[in-house]
Amino acid sequence: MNLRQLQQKYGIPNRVRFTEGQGGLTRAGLEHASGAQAEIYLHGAHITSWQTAPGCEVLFVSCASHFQDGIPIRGGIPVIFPQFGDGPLPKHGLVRARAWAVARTALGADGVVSIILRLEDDAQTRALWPHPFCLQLTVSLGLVLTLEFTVKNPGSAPFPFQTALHTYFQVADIAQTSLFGLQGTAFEDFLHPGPAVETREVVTFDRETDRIYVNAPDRVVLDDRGNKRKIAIAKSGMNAIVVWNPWIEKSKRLDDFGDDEYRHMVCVETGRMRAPAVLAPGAQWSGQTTFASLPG
Ligand code: TA6
Repeated sequence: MNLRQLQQKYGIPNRVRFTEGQGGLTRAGLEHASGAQAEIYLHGAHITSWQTAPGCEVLFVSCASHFQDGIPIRGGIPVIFPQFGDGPLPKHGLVRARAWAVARTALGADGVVSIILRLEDDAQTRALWPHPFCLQLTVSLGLVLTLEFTVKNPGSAPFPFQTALHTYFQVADIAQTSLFGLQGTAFEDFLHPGPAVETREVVTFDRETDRIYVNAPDRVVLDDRGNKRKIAIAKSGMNAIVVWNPWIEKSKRLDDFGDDEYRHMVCVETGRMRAPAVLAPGAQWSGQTTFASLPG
């Protein structure tokens, strides 16, 4: 569907608008009556911007990011499915660089603006992962940003999956950034294998950090002191939180990430992983994450 057809079918005056984004990729712009805005590329159903008010950007997107078919955007909120991290499939799965379709847009009576993006299996995905699937990402913009990710199994066999909303937050200064709410939670550290438990009430960042907190609390708070704001992250139906900052050396190894950009971002990801979920034939799984920006 081209821009004109998308606008005709799914556009909502002053609320939902389809435009050509970077790399000529199609994006949807959402605008809430409060002035909050969000931007979602159909490429990967990839949210690249959430502004709580004009100019108050919450998400990080690398200045060096690619914007082209087949390559994930670096930053924003990549959708990870059916594999988290490395494994038999491409890293972080099959869907974050595919063309998703618009299924629905709506302006609720409460003023919340929403869009539903959908992706189904095809010959390319089945060649890598022999299961039919139907994915749906619902993005709802109000005074908060709410994401609901749904996985359906239309096939006749169960399948295992892991999934994450791999959110990159923009911060003023990583040295003035901290994360509350993980104390006492077990985690897997990709940099120092072996089981461990978070002992710190306040997680801070002074080195490469790459951890999966499994059975994590449903609410954590990112304190972006340099921007005088706190981001409350609330999840449901998801068991894990991943915390990542590439720091100096890994930043240099990423071709789509500036060497110094680690100073101004941190990933706090929500998802269902580690003990993979197994979805029975005909069954559906849903997980939600809500972000609220609070004065800090
Ligand atoms: O979520 C953390 C992580 O698994 C890190 O290990 C790092 O590789 C990051 O994802 C980014 O992965 P990507 O494939 O997008 O470069």
